[in-house]
Amino acid sequence: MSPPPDLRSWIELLENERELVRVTAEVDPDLEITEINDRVVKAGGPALLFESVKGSRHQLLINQFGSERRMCLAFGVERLDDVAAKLEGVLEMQPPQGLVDKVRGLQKLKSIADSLPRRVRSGPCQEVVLTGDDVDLDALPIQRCWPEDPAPFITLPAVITHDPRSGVRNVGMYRMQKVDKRTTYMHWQIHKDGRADYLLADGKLEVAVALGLDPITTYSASAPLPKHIDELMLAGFLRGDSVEVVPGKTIGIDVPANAEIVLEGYIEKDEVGLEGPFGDHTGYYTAAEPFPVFHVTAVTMRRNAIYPSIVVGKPPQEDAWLGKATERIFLPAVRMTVPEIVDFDLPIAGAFHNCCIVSIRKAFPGQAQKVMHAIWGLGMLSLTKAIVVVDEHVNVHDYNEVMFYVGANVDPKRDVLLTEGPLDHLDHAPTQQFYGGKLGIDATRKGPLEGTREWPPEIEMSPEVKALVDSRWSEYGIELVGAAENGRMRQSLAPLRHLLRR
Ligand SMILES: Cc1cc2nc3c(=O)[nH]c(=O)nc-3n(C[C@H](O)[C@H](O)[C@H](O)COP(=O)(O)O)c2cc1C
Ligand SMILES: [Mn+2]
Repeated sequence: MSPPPDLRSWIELLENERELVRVTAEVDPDLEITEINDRVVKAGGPALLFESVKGSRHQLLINQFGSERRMCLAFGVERLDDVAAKLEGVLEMQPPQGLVDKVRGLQKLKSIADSLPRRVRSGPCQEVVLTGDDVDLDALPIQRCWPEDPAPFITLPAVITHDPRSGVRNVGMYRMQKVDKRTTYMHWQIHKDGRADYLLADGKLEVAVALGLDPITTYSASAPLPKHIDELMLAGFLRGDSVEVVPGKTIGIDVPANAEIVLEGYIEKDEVGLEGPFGDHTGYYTAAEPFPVFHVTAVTMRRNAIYPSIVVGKPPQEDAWLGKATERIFLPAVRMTVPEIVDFDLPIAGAFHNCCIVSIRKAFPGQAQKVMHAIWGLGMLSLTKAIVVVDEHVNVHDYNEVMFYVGANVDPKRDVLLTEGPLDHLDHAPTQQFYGGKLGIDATRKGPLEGTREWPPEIEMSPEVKALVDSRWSEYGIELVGAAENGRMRQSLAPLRHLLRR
């Protein structure tokens, strides 16, 4: 199944898959939608298309990403790991051996070349063009999410800028607090590429904001790519079809042709305003801070444009699945730099930057510590506050299993590493913003090479006896809930248990 090319076909797919409910009752974008959506997200419920939002003619889509199944539908895969496999194929390209290999290599290279955005002359995103006094953000059903938020916030934008030096495009997802009809703030946190473009700007920086894209392009805006890689290229690669762009009407930036809504505008280097507080994905309100002011010079739209939204807050929320997609999709890239890594898990309850569980193929003393330092030096993972390292056979997604090894294998005096470094912009716990403590827990097995006593063997039943009990199970007459014929837990139930635990 190929991924949906725009938001409307995505909505159609969700509807066909019984993953979307249309709400016709009038709802208030001021807090009410948050509470409705919160109940639906927590119950693992469907995407919601609010057809009648108080004060606006536009429909509002929310919870499009709120489950693993919908995330997979968005990418057209069975499991999120299948997306990673595609990326891995390209990352691990070796010099080809023989003709078949060469052809395969060329196909892979072609898939990269085909990923580049393609400029087209016109696109549905400019069916309606509003400039000057016609620009009116009040017409959009922008949500005020939580009671102490001072204003409505645009929460699911793809914000496009270009590096003033290199010209390379950047697309990121940064919330935008509405100030008035033609102005918002731009929440560019200090570690982000968008902010780097802004800091490099001399005076004025043009900005385009795309709202309501096909799900892969929306996801790509949230992906932590290195600065010199254009997120629209990742989107094209993951879609298997390049993203079409059209020139902006009032700015020199190309915008995604399939967008429901585009805000065009600019930011003046020295103009900031007090943004926030905002009920954030940390589960707390982040304090008001100065952020750049975004002036909107044009709003372009499809006819009957659909406005996309998301609410973050105490986990789990819809953004959990955007984060999980990143965890899966970026595993091959992480392994490229730290090859002993087998798998990693960023628990949803850890808001992604608070905790990372990683399993490694350990071959030498101190390797767990090596991996901790590598993670603390790797892209956005560098902001991770706590890292737990386990051996390769441990399932990092099974938190009980991880807890078992943390309890069983750790001598806190020997295996806990306390250090310090950069922390997430939004983390309120450190004494000083942006900088503070880091915790590493080495729960791998140790050995004499690491100065310990002989490590005892782990208990495992022998394969012969397991096979014997498998074959004789029916004779025993024992019925277990959720178990297969042989008394073992069914494999297919594992993901379900996993979900329930979240
Ligand atoms: C729903 C959602 C909201 C986000 N809001 C912000 C935000 O307000 N500010 C920010 O700097 N990052 C925010 N992020 C994270 C960035 O989108 C993410 O770090 C992305 O990689 C940034 O792109 P960049 O590295 O190209 O700047 C948000 C992510 C999601 C999924
Ligand atoms: Mn980027």
